[in-house]
Amino acid sequence: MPVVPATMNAADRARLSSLPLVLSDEVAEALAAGGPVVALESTIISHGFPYPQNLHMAQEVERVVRDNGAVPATVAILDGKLCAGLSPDQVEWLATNPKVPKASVRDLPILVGKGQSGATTVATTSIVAALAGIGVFVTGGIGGVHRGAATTFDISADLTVLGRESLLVVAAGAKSVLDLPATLEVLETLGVTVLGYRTDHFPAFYLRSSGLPVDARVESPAEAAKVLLGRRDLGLPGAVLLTNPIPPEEELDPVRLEEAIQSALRDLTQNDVTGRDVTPFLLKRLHEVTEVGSIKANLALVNNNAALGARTAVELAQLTKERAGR
Ligand code: PSU
Ligand code: MN
Repeated sequence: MPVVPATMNAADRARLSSLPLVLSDEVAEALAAGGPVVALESTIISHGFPYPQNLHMAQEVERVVRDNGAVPATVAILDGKLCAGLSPDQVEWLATNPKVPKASVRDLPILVGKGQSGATTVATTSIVAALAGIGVFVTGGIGGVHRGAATTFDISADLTVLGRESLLVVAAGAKSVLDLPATLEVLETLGVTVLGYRTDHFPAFYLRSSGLPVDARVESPAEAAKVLLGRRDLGLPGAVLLTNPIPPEEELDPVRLEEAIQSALRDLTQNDVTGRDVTPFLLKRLHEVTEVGSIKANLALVNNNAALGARTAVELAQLTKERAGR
């Protein structure tokens, strides 16, 4: 394989190397022009929401990214290709095909080697986004340390990858089905910078605050973009996690939510669910137990993150151009 300069744009890099990266025309053009692009994950489509809300969510989130001035790049592995920027038909296929596997890091080589398809998690979306040269990635919530990890060792590969890939990830924190203090400890160990957007506290997905502190608060998308640039200037690999609390009017009732979580965790144990199935199982049970409330809240927070992510990508593109012009 020839040596490919890191400064070369992603489309040229993919052509020169054997990297099976496929960018949509729109995404390739935006990246080549240094324009704002936002990566979006696909496990949230295939395993995070029921049909048809998953399709609606996937379409809406792309629209919100566009409305806020950036180009959406939904990521998936299709026939062994790392795709960033999907057609409406490809998005619909992900939303309606229940057999699409969830693709974490260990699965990527299998899918690429065998020419198969998979829905990307936060971990694998981050890898593809970084390969493509996309600086901002929007999701709902990140994976983390599961409750009981001291014995199960169930810690999401999302955390490992956030410690490695250079990009800014926008999320409403992580669900309190996880062990949030332990999740923040692992993020610290991996050197991930955790910012709060207009908050001092790490959000807990359906709740605006977990009560746990973030590393720093930022008041604007430009401030967040500058932290990512600062991280890169320092030569530090790894991500900046920009946490964005759910809009106040969409927040769930904390007491009823904790009851739902306890019930979901009991079902998890009773059904002997382990490994890759744990997170999708818990999400599905939470949606069932809280009925429409949590799906509505989930949609609202994803769109809220998409707007912030797009505005941050616009600032990042602008700052990068200003620096290049100096
Ligand atoms: N948390 C959510 N919604 C999701 C996920 C997590 O609130 O859809 C998905 C994301 O794709 C995340 C993955 O990357 O689950 C983490 O799975 P695991 O815990 O198996 O690493
Ligand atoms: Mn796991």
